[in-house]
Amino acid sequence: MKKLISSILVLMLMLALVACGGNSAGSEGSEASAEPSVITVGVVQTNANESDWRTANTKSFNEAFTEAGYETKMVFGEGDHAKQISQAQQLIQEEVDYLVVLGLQSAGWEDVAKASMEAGIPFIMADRKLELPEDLYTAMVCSDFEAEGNKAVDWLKSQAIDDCKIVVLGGDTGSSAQLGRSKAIEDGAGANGWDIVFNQNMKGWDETLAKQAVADLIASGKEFNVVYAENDNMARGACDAMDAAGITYGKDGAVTVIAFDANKWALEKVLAGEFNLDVECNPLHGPRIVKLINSLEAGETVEKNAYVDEEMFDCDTITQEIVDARTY
Ligand code: GZL
Repeated sequence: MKKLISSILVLMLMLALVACGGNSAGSEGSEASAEPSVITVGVVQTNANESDWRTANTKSFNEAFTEAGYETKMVFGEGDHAKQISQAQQLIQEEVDYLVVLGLQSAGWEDVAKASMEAGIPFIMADRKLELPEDLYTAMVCSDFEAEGNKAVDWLKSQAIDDCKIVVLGGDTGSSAQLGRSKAIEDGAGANGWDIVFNQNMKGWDETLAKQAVADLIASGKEFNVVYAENDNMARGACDAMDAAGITYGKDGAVTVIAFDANKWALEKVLAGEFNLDVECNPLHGPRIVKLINSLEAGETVEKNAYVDEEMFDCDTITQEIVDARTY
């Protein structure tokens, strides 16, 4: 937005120079050629090596922003919300043109968002919606995590499994992705009389922590017949633990496996019948944010809250063609 104002001022100045320079000596060919300045985008990312989803997400930003000719300033909170806040404040001080935030936590962003907007820097939420009033952000390009969870709940209901005993492997506590997906299964269990026998959030969406949690659960003798893992990596960790204990899972197994993200490697597992269901959470936000910034640069009105269209993949209907066509 700042660039738009400065561009108009430069244009007016140039027109003024041309208008009064027509009959003064030395004016011919003396117009300043104002090079359009490079757009700088600050990105406050969660963790560099959080998950395969995050890797694809970071790659998407970097590729799209490079192609668009933006300068990218990407920083990583590495599990520390306070660090993300200070990183965002630093990017505001550096006067980036746009601030894109992917919050580790959904709460606690009011002061930063206010400072950004007051500095004339559009505050954009990507991936995870933050708890902010609409006057404190410019636009949101996110997933609807509760809707993702509800898709899984509706699917699980359709399976008509007797005496559902569910293990919930949650993502980072307090992230909107974890809050939405956990709410869906907790509400679904209450509405359908399912029993959640384990419900813990794995710090950093960590695959190894998920594997250990399920191994400990198996060792304790706790019975379960559904694993609801809030991302693909944790679902794979749970499957590794079940393999080690000789517990069958998937399409023809004793335990039904539900995952989120739909990474290509995970969809191969759906096709192989190892995962029963994978709910898409699309990480390719780079082109979406470029489109948004270009519209803002052009002075166009943009959609305030844009949710990403996402589908889900069932081991009974997925095909190799579907898997081959996936792009992350
Ligand atoms: C969801 C995203 C989550 C993914 C995880 O949009 O924030 O974080 O589901 C990722 O895989 O680590």
